[in-house]
Amino acid sequence: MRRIKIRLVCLVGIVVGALLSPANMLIAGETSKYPLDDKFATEPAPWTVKGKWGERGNWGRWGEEDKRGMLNYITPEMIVNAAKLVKQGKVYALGEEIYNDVPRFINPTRFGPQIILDNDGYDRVSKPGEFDPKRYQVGQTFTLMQNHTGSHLDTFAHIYRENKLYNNMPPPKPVGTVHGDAASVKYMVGRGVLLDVAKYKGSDPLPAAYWITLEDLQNTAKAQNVQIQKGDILLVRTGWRKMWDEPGADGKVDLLHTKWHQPQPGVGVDSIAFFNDMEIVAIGADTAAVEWGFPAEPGYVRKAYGGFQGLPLHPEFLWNRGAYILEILHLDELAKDQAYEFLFVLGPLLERGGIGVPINPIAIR
Ligand code: UVW
Repeated sequence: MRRIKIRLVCLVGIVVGALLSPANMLIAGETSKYPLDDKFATEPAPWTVKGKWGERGNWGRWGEEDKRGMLNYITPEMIVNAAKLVKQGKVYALGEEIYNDVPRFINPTRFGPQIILDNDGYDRVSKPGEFDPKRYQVGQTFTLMQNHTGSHLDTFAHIYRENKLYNNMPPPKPVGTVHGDAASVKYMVGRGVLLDVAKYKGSDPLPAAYWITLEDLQNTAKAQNVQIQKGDILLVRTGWRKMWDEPGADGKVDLLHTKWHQPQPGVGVDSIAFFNDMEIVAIGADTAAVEWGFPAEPGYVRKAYGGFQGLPLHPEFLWNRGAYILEILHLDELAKDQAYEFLFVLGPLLERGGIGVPINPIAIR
């Protein structure tokens, strides 16, 4: 009887223990799935630590009225030096073409852009709806799209905390937003560096949910014989773009783009301090979120920064440092030509109140 009781107690203990422990908690001797995530579990989130210029990272660094953040770091001299990288006059468009099935994180709000032919042909001579082809014919369209579809730039109003944007700017409002919007960006010109991590790791694309480490980034730079410099615009290639066109399990066109929507490879939090030290102005990638952990991996609970369940690079770049994030870039042509450093030029649409903005950055070398 006593033995049965002891067994029962043990059994209850095991069941309760299993219920209480998170599904991914480590059992002694087991190796962690993402050791760097564990390593940062007890670290404070960088945006909660006092910055050099005040309570927050770069807040106040370029004055109380500043709306452009790290873009102020790029001096005319740096642009002249970046322009010296132009040797061949070869130009690369890093934006995806905008069309209804453009790569995007498909959810109810991020619908495919609609480019709609305007009904008015502007022929004022014929009857309404009829046009005389011998005169002249006019085509016009209007576009309906969510700003975070296809290649886009995340502007500061995309991520904010405590009801404030970067540099203590007021949060966006339905009408009249003039802070952290696309119009405030004006332009982004500087030295661009491509880090083709997929090539360096010999896996093109990188595996789903792959944590790109700081070591990966630095080793890729070394293998490419380029130096990451202060004030760079860093572009990370994972090779994930091709997943968009992968057919479904039945071999047919997959309109949901299921494979692309798997947890994507991305940059992990172990690189954040480096980006900070190197004054990285913007980071971009050929993925939906640039960073590791998007979309969330089913059954895995994030650990870094006390289990912060959002995307940590986003508040750190957009809110704390006033740096930028460029997503869903087209980096394959650059990679094919092994074009690893170039003049980077971006003139975003100057949309007042536009949070995020579709872009077509240009790389010239
Ligand atoms: C994602 O993180 C999916 O993209 P964005 O930053 O544009 O919201």
